[in-house]
Amino acid sequence: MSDEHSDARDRDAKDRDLDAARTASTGPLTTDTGVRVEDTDNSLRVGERGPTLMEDFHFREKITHFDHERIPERVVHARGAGAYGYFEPYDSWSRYTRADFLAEPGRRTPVFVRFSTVAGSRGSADTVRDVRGFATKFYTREGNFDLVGNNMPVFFIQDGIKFPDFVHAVKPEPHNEIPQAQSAHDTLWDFVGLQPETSHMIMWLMSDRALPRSYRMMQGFGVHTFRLVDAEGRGTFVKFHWKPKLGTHSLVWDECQKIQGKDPDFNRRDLWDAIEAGAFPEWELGFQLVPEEDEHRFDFDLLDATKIIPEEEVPVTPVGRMVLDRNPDDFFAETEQIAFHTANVVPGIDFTNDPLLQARNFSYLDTQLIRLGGPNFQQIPVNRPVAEVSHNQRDGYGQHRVHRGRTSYHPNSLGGGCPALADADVYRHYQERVDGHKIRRRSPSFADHYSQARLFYNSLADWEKEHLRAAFRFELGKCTDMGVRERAVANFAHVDHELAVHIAEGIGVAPPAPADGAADHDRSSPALSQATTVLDTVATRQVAVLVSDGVDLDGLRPLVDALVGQGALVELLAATDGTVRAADGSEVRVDRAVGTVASVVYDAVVVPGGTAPAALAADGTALHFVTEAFKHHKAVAALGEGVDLLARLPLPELRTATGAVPVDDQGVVTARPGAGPEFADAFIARLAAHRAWDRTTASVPA
Ligand code: HDD
Repeated sequence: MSDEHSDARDRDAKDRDLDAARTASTGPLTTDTGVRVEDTDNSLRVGERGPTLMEDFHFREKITHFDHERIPERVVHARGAGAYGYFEPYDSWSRYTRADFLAEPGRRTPVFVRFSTVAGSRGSADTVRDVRGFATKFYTREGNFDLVGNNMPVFFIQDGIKFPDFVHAVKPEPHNEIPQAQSAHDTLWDFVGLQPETSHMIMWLMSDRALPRSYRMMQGFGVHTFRLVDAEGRGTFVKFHWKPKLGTHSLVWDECQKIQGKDPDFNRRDLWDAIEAGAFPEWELGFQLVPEEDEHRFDFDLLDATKIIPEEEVPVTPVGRMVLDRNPDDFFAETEQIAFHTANVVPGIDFTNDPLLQARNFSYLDTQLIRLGGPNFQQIPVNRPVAEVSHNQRDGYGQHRVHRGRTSYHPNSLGGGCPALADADVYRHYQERVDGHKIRRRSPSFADHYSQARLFYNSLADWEKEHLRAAFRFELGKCTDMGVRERAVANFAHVDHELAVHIAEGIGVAPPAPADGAADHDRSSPALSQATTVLDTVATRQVAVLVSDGVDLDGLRPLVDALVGQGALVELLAATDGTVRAADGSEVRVDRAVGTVASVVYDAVVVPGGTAPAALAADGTALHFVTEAFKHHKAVAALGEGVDLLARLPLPELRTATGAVPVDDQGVVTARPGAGPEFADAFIARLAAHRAWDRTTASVPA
């Protein structure tokens, strides 16, 4: 069978599984037992004004089912969005791992990915300051492999026994259940100030990584050091990386807070819309490989999940690509019921003794039992492997299999000895010699909590540092207990004294003295900065064009054509829905009324020429739209009379720098009267750069 056919077989197998479960609401309404129903609006009662009867089985069934519609939401990562797709390796990786799905270049393995926030409830907003989950289920021919990672490469704690403490600290405070989906409150920062191992991850949490522009534009990390095992049983340490094809990009904090109101589903919608539009998100899987003999070569412990291996020390080897190309049919059945588990591994992939990973290997199975109501959750369509399943486990809540035969034990003779033990293609645990005393103690090799936090800070561009410092001030500024603020600041004096002083000055606590034992090095890892990401594509970027009667379509068209030609999405916004009449007399269909959206849900704004600006200038919403886009460092284009509109806005730097009219500067591109092709090129370059981070916006009203 050719590769193409066997790929199709794997995907078909998964689809068949799902197909068997799919139902469309067609035909007559029935009860759960298939009895046809003639009226679902009136319960059965005695006379028109009399009591309802117990014998109304349709009423009772409908209400009972409704009463049981909810399952416990995930304790963490409750809010998420998912999609199906496939993974294909670029090469055969069998020199490192016997994992079948990595053995043949180009062979496709079906996947489901669920992205999530961590702290908020299921109905919380998407654009909160938080870590994002990035969990991938590979439905391989040898069983399911779950890579349950995050969009940050380290974690808050080193030992899973601290997980409930950390989660209790970051979740809403228990007495009043406030605040929702926010880390900016006393209990989180109380914990941070007392638990220095959180320092490195907190630096990531205060960085722009916590504010992804899109799930499609964030990295993913397996975090732990795992182990690849080849056919001879030889191991190689590995860290897993996902790199987004569109680059790693972030929103700004003010924008995030506004989007929480304007479009709480911003990231979920973005993923859904991109897939529906055929702009399939794509990531590259990478390995950082460390030979076993190099285990102790680093100045940190590979088993410590609060540490990265800098890419400059061990480069990321590109391994394959993942494409998400299908939205689920039913959010609950698929995205809600998918059950990830770090211990879902396949032959060729194994664990290390990272104490955080070891704890996870207990926790995920345990949590699915309560969340999905029993031990048969792997039979739910989205969880079912494409590999054959055959074992002696029986019964339990929600059993969907009808097992045949009289034996459910091993060994047996009455069932022909089945299922039999295999000797080929089996999972063999990596054989590692381990001996020692039973102790409750952290390894001294886990003791340095600050060097890598500093490495991260040193690696950021100036604008990234500025955002991080502002985030600390915001978060600690929300804490009411001054002791909490002081301890947190004192902790970060171990990372960077200047940073700690800056935070202190913003939150009204005394600047800390330089700390004993503080990290003190100027090493950096350029790969950690988002300034080094992909900055040459406008694909799927959303551009708002503010139009009104009199708009100069001829002047606008080349820009719109160029944007659309490169995969950007352009929407025409006007004061009301419907149409506007262009300068040439034609009717132009409007995509949305400006009042139903906001600049924060777009990447850039264009103000065309024509008589439009006069009308726009009379409209505070339009003025605010452009000013806010400017405030958030977005690319702005103005054409012809549109330039006059910019001149009316409170954008002081531009005005003082250029007289009355802004020029092509700081991500603002203008052309008067008309625009040549270089105008579109200039704007596209600004948009591809994501944001004009060097733009000074402090004095621009938010
Ligand atoms: Fe976890 C969910 C990622 C540490 C216990 N975790 C969960 C999800 C992701 C992560 C992405 C959501 C999966 C989904 O979409 O359904 N967790 C991580 C990462 C960690 C980590 C990258 C550190 C490297 N987690 C961690 C520890 C524990 C847990 C140390 C417990 C000892 N995590 C859970 C859980 C969850 C979970 C309670 C909640 C819902 C679920 O598992 O299915 O078991």
